[in-house]
Amino acid sequence: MSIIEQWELRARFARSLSTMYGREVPAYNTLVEVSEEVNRDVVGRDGDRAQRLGTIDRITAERHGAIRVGTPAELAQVARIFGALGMHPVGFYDLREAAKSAVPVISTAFRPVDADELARNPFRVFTSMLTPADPRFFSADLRARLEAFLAARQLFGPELLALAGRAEAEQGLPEADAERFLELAVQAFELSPEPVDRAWYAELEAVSAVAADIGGVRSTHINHLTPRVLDIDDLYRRMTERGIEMIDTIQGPPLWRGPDVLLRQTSFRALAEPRAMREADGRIDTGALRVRFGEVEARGVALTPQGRELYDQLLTEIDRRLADSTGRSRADIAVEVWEQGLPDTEAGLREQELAYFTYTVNPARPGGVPPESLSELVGQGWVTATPIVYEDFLPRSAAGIFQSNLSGEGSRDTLAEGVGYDQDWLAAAIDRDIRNPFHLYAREQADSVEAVAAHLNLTTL
Ligand code: OOG
Ligand code: NI
Repeated sequence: MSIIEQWELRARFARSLSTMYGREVPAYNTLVEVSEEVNRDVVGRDGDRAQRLGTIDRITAERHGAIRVGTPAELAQVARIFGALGMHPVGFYDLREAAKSAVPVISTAFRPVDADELARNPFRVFTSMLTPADPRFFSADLRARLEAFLAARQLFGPELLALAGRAEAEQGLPEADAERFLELAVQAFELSPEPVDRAWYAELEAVSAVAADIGGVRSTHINHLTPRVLDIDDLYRRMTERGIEMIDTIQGPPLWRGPDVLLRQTSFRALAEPRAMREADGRIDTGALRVRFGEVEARGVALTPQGRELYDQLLTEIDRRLADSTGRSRADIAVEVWEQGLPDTEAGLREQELAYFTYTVNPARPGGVPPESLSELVGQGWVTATPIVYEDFLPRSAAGIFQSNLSGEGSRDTLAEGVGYDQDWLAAAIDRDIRNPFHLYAREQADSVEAVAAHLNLTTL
C-alpha cells in the first residue's frame, strides 16, 4: 500500500490551511498575490542570485503560521499533530519579557529540522502557550477561573490525535487516512462560529488581548499565515499603494548594501471580523473582534552565536543613537550602525565566523594540491560557499508582530516577580526535546565541511 510520507502531509497541510485562511481572511490572498508578483519580478531581475537562499519553488510555497494554545496538555497535543507532519519544536521565546509589549505567553517554533526536509517543504508554526501562573498578569482568582475554563475545553478530538500518533509512528499514512487526518487538522484551526462570552472575553482583554484570544473562547484558530517575499521593501510599497494600511515599520535588520541576515517582517493590522457574542442576559448579538492579521517576511542568512551577539549589540546601538538624536529616522540610523558594524559581504561574514554556510566541492576546480583552509579553498575556486537560510524567529520582531492585534496596552504588574516557565519546563510539559537552532545550523555546516574534507582528502579542515 502506498504511504503518504510526512513531508507530503506537511506540504498538503500547508496548502489546505492556506486555502482555508484565504477564505476566512481575504486580505491574506492579496498579500500572497502581491508576494508572488514581487518574487517573479525579483527573479526576473536578479536570476540565480535571487535564489541563493532557497529555490523559487520553495519560496513560493513557503509559509509560516502562528497559533496560540492555553495549557501544557493542549501544547502536547499540538506537538503530536505537528510531529505527524515532521515538524519538531525548535527554540524558546519568552514574550513576557519584551520591553515594550509584554504578552503572557511562552513560545516555540515547530518546523522540519533536516536540510532535505526543509528543501521539500519548510512549513513552520510559531506556537505560543498562555502563562496563567504568572502573577504579573493574572490574579489568583482570575488564574483559577481561567484554568478551569481551559481544562473544560477540547481543541483536538480523539480521532485527529489518534491519526496524528499513527502518522508519527509510521512516518506517514495511507491515502484515505491521510486525507481524513488533514481534513480534521485543518478544521481544528478554523475560526469557530460558537458565540463568545462577551464579559469573559472583556475581562481577559483587560489583562492582554492575546490572553482573551487564547482563553476567551473554547477553540483555537490560526492567527496568521505568512508568505515569504524576496524584496520586502518593494512589497511594503505595493501593499500601501493598494490602500492596505501596514504597521509603521519593517521589523528586523534595515535595508542596506550588504547581505540579508536573519529575518525582516512586516504586517497589516488585524481586521475586524464579525463574531457572535453572548451577552450577560443570554442574548446572542453580533459583535466584532480584531484578532487576525496579515504578515509577510524576507529571510536572510543564519547568524552564528557571535553573529547574533553582534546583531543584538547593533540593535542596542541603534536605540542609543536614536534616543540621542533629534529628528533622524530610525531607518537612517540603522543603516549607519549596520555599515559601521557588520561586514558588507558574504565573504566578510564567513571569514569572521558571523554566519553559517554550507560548502561543496566545485566540479570545475583548479588542478594540483588544494590549499588547507576553507577560506583559501573558497578564494581559489576549489569550493563554493552557500549561505544557510535562517529558519527561525526573532523575539523582538515576534513581540512587534503580536502588537498587530493588541487592541489596548493590557496590564502588567511590573513589581510582581515572574515565575518559571523556562525552556526545560516547556520540554518536560510536552515530553519532547526542544532543539537549539544554533546546533542545527552548526551541524549542517559541519557536515558539509566534513564532506569537502573527505572529497579532497584533507585531514586538517
Ligand atoms: C505570533 C507572533 C510571532 C512572528 O512571525 O514573529 C510571529 C502570534 O502572533 O501568535 O508569528
Ligand atoms: Ni508570524
